[in-house]
Amino acid sequence: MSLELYLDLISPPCRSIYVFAKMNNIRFDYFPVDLLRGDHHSKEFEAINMLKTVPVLKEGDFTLIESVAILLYLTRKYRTSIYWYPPDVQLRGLIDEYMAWQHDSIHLKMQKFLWSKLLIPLITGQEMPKEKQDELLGEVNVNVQLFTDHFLKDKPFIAGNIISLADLLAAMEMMQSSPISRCLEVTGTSWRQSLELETNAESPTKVLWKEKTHQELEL
Ligand SMILES: N[C@@H](CCC(=O)N[C@@H](CS)C(=O)NCC(=O)O)C(=O)O
Repeated sequence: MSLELYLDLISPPCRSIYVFAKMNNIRFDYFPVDLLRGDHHSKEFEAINMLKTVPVLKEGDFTLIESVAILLYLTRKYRTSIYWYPPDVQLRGLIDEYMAWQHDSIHLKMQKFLWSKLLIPLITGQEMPKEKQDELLGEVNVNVQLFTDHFLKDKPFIAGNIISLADLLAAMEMMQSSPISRCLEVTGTSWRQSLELETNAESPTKVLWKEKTHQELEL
């Protein structure tokens, strides 16, 4: 039974799954879902996921949504390297803590900022008011600072000395990703010029974490 992944690499949760599967030599059939084109609203895709969101994993009749559930499923099913989700309950606790927190506090805030700064202007041809953009960027900054102060503290990675699923998810959210820039350059807008997410909370701890994580992920 083949493993099918429905992804749009513009989406950080999708990128986490894509990178994880590639790094762990998990074989899968890749089904691109172009969110900007509205593929997720098609009848065919709705039949796969009535929530009309990516990522989606399918294996025969079995379907799974939600990036964290998918990543955990892959670690269990494919016996990936132990450090991604180690058996030690306290390390697991730290990884779970970040994975539970990031949905609302990092992913959603980043997504709102991205929409206001880039996607709404692309779709409507009109800039969002600067105050609104600043407000949303402020929310991103507060949470990236919390990421540094609470989740990293003085550790190299979220769960301690070794990279884990939590760092993978965080890195995919906080990077200026080449899949995104490629995608948006096609539409005539450069991600790097338009967004300055990397400027947030550039504390020595976060800078060090970012460098180490990017190294581990071979980015
Ligand atoms: N909590 C979900 C988030 C899924 C999600 O919001 N996916 C976005 C892309 S990042 C999506 O499919 N958006 C399409 C829409 O809402 O119309 C996860 O971690 O997988």
